[in-house]
Amino acid sequence: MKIAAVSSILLRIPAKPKGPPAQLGGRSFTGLDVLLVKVETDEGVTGWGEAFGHESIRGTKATLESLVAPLFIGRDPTDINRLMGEMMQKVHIYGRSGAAVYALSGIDIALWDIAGKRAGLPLFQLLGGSAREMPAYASLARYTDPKLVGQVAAMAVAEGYRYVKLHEIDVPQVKAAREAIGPENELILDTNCPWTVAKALDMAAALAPYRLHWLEEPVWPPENHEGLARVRATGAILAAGENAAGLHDFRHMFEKGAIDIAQPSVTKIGGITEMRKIIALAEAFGVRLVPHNAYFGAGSIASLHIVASLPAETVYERLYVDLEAYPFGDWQKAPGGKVRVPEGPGLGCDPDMAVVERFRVTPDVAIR
Ligand code: SMN
Ligand code: MG
Repeated sequence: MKIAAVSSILLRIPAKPKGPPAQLGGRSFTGLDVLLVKVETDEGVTGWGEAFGHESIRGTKATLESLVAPLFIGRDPTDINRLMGEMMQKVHIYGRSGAAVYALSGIDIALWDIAGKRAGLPLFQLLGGSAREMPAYASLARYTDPKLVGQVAAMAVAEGYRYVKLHEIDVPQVKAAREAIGPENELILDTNCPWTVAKALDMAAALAPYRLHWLEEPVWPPENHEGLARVRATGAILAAGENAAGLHDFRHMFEKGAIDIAQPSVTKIGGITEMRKIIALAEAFGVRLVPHNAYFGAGSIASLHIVASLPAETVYERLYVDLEAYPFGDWQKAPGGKVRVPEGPGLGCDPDMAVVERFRVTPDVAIR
């Protein structure tokens, strides 16, 4: 079997945060970009993946088409471990994280989809899992106004979520959310690398009364693992990893005692192949792993399978937004704060082509 073609489809799906206008990833939030990656084989099996993401998607798409996809044409899609090892090395001069590795991640997910389809097994079973359902956490956009933060957090809990993550950077918003959701639900704070170590130490102390389930990426820059370790030494429970560059960056983080929870992102880190290595490494270091999953393409389906395969029950990140349509349908919804895992072969679901055609921004360019 050979890889016959690789293409990618850019979708822009109008979306709204729950409640009033808000920000996501530092910008006002009106819609989500999704880059679907399609790998076709000469035997008619097609796999789907997703490459990160958001405002950088056009750069990822260009890098996929010009640099990464041509390397895969004619290669054996079942030879995943060796192929991905070779390709990681081939593109390393373009950055150990960023567009080239995001593009590789998209192809890798598609190769695993093909592997599952050929085996006739859903990915979670190929990966040794059995969970069919798991709790999701509501990952809120940034609202800034404490009153709004409290209202949206309460809305998530009323829908059935037991875990709520804020993207705020100050104490009053956290206080409002804690008061809104009560002591029995879990509150998480994702700050996206805003602070010096000194400021993060002050903030960790100020946030202590609100009993965060975890504090995410409190330190700039994300590779300051020693700085994270200093904040963690105060007793704060720290999570990071969505901006890590591969397995060795995680090894360094773990060796420095930087984090309690590792958050590799399947569409950024190198796909399922790199994920599996990081899962094993985290276990060896006694670090929990909760994948980053702030997207709605095939990567969000791959994350369902990965979370279902983890050795302990793990929460699944679900952006708390409403999309005008979902490219993978009901699998991307979280009724009652829970998500289900598709049981068909591979990812278990292909994209809904009616949604793809409706929200496609660019025509397909197939690399053959
Ligand atoms: C995040 C990252 C990228 C886009 C949206 C949100 C955030 C998360 O860091 O972990 O959800
Ligand atoms: Mg984050």
